Amino acid sequence: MSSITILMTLQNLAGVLTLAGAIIVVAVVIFVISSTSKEEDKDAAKHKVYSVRTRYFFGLCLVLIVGLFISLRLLPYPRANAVADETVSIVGVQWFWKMANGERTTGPLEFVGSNEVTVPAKKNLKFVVTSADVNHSFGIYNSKGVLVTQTQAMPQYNNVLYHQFDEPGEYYVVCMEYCGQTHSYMVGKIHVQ
Ligand SMILES: [Cu+2]
Repeated sequence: MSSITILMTLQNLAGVLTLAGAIIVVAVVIFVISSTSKEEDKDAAKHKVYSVRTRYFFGLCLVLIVGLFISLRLLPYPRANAVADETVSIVGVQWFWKMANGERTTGPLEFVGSNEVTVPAKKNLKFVVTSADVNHSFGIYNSKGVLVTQTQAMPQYNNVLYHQFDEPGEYYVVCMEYCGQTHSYMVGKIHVQ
């Protein structure tokens, strides 16, 4: 199972759990309202609601903490001390991408790169991402339109993004932060071989 499939499954699971949680809350409220007789004074009813709410809160905290520790391992990011097999330099410009294999040796303005780049599959790639003008967002989508990974492209700052493509194919680099008039045409291509 690829990391994308796991993420999609987790998203679906999170959706179902959220819905189930909402239904439980509604059910508890209905139960408390219906089980409170008219004779019972308001303070008793309030106390009952608060005690249910407190138990629900700590129960939810427990579920979230356990879920956090279990799901952290599934995050699609390599470890922080990952050794890169290859470096890819990325510069966002209004309104295209300058991309090239290897470490960038010039400033973002002088940097020569293409809107397309070819990288190997199953290698740990280190993307060094910056901008020549305004803030952009470097998002990589697979051919099915699923977001694979993302980082900001910021002027005067290098963001480092590690990513390994498990599947060869065509990937699209899309700017995910509105950066001006023809922002939506700011699309590049990554050929993964
Ligand atoms: Cu943009």
